[in-house]
Amino acid sequence: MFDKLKSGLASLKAGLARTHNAIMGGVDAAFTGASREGILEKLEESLILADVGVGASGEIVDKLRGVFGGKDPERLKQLLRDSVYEILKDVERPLEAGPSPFVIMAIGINGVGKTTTIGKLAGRYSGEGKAVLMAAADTFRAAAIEQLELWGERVGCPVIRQTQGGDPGAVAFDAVRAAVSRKTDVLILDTAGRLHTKVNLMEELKKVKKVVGRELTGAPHEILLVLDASTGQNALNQARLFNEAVGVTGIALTKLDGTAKGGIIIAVANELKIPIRFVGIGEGVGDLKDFNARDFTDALI
Ligand SMILES: Nc1nc2c(ncn2[C@@H]2O[C@H](COP(=O)(O)OP(=O)(O)OP(=O)(O)O)[C@@H](O)[C@H]2O)c(=O)[nH]1
Ligand SMILES: [Mg+2]
Repeated sequence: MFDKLKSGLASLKAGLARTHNAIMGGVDAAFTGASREGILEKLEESLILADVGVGASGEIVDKLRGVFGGKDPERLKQLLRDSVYEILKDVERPLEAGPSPFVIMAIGINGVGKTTTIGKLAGRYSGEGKAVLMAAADTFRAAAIEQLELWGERVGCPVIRQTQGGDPGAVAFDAVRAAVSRKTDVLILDTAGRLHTKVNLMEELKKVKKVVGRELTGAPHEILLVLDASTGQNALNQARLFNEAVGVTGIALTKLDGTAKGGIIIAVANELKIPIRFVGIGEGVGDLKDFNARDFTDALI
């Protein structure tokens, strides 16, 4: 158990290495010779470069200005760790799959990692002994349906689908009916990120949400917005748009491995206050972690 926890932290640390270096690299260098204000300016610059955002970076550095004496690098790291944790702990609310069927609707623009995140989640819930069903409500591309079916085979979980070009609302309808009759514990809906130019993505998502709610009171229980951390500040704009259109109840931040822009999680937490449920740190089925503010902060700084 302890080994498993340790390896979880180690993989988080490895995944966040580039963002960690982006934030701390310049600051370490600034300690040779710079004034207190010079060090803080360098830190603010590094935070902005790591996509923490101008607003959150300014707030963090202003806080540190009041307490940092200007001498000790370890003290600065500790103060920075404390203020980042303060921001992140407010959005730490792990997703608890409630009464069955618990319906999760994954949304987000194309390529952010929706299907991959769904596959990983299905793998996790199946591993816990839950009956899981996935549904391909991204009907625009045949490849999207096949990709979900491939995940279904990989994690041993059935997939509800219709033909390509079909109505996503109809897939959602079938899926909820099937989930109820098969006594499924968790139903996860994949949705499109890119659409035919004649169809508005937000209108389609609203329709899928409505169909699901009509078939099952209280559903979808989770509207999970998937954001690609490597897109930096763009992710923040996406979150605002999707939240206004359909209401987002949780966020999964993917591709934290291999990006130096992982600071976006701090900007998202600071501005949106929407629970961050999961972080993605790789393409494998085990590379989706519950968001834990303490672990994340310690891996980051
Ligand atoms: N390194 C890394 N790659 C990821 C992660 N999550 C997803 N990916 C990769 O990102 C690419 C796009 O992922 P998809 O799951 O197909 O994204 P999507 O949002 O479903 O895309 P559309 O269906 O086109 O809208 C794939 O190559 C995934 O393997 C992650 O956490 N880390
Ligand atoms: Mg997809």
